[in-house]
Amino acid sequence: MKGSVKSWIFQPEFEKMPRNKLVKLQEECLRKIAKYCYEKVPAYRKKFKDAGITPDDIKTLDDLEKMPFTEKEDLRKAYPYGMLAADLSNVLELHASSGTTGHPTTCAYTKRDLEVWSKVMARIYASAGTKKGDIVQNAYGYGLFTGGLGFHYGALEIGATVLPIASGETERQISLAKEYGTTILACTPTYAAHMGRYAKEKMGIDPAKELKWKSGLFGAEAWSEQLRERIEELLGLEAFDIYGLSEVIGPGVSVECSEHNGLHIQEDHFLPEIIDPITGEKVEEGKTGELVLTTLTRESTPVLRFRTGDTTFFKTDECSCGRTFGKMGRVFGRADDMLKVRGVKFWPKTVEHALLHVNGTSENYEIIIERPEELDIMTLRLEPSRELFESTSGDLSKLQALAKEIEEQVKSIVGVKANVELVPCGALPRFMGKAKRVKDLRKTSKI
Ligand code: DLL
Repeated sequence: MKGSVKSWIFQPEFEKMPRNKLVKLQEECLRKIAKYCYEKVPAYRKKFKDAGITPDDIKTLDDLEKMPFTEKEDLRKAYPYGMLAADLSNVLELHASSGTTGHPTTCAYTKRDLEVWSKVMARIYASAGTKKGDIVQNAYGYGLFTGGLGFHYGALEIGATVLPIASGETERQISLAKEYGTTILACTPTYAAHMGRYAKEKMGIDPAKELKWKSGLFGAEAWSEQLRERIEELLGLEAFDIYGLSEVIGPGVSVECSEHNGLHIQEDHFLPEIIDPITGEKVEEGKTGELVLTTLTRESTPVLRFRTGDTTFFKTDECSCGRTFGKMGRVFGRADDMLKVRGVKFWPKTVEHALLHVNGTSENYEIIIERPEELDIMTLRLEPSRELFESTSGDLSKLQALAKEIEEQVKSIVGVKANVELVPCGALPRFMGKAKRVKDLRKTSKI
């Protein structure tokens, strides 16, 4: 519920810095990071050379446009250590991005990177009213996914108590929330809603009345205002949108303040641009386009003009909360066709790769993603090979073993559970041009 928690500012000396001072700081960091990347990372040096520039050409924020973009593919090609700017012996933590074929991308952190991560996450907790004395139920996945540890470090930096429960085991989440009296909930928005519904329907517990959650820090996937309302009502808390991505830091890039009309980007560490995803040109302030981020202070795996694939806008208008950092709009979609289902990012082609691993499948398939209640459901509709189909005389129920094997392959290669539905040969559409295999019905669903 808007305004129900007392939001505060963790590092006012940065978060409320006058914009002219902020721009100076950004330019100073930009010059340093451009030089650092050029000197330490051969892939960046090559990009600069191909663009006919040297770090000396980068002096002001206007010069940013001279620099080439960094794409996810550049990071993937450089796996495992090709983008590392720091000495490996100074890297304290490694994370890898989730769920793609071939190589993941490496996100490394030096001691200083971990300090920055803790600080930006502490700012996020403060924005959501968290203080020493609060108990944070951290239900983001711990492990290579950056959610769990990012929220963990931020809570420690604030001096709050963390319950590192990670995601899943919903019944236990609710019981422990009640028994320990946790006050802050951190998890994906769809999981928060699922917990609320589960508590009510399966355990007879009304979280809004019987639990002490006062604010929720929700992110890692797109969610709507309708879902916010539903979560706030079910759980009786104030819900904050948190945005971030592993290639840049993990969670911690931006957060809503209690105005809830945009997410303040931590501009002293992450420099935003909005571009037209087709032409690559910068769009006017306030116009929608693809978010591009440059890390200003990252030591281990810095990124220059990283194309996030996320569609949003950016505005530097004054905000009543007092922060001078500009705000991005909520992210509703991606400029590329990458999917994010239940927190796992993957290309649709990865699903094809997984199912074609199994004998007896065909390349005629479609992926349907829905969000009937709160959780994403992925269904894979697929034609078996004609030989196999004919061998069953059209009785697809004989092919349960095939469906099961496909489910297992998809789970192991993509990392997401899919319900497999076999359909008769010829039942799915054929395409003359680019095949449209994905039906993402979440965009049109009510939540
Ligand atoms: O999802 C980091 C994170 C963890 C953010 C926990 C917030 C909370 P990745 O797995 O690399 O990192 O996925 C990043 O997820 O490019 C967006 O497409 C999407 N995303 C993240 N936060 C939001 C959000 C983490 N608040 C990708 N709204 C990003 C919409 C989001 N999409």
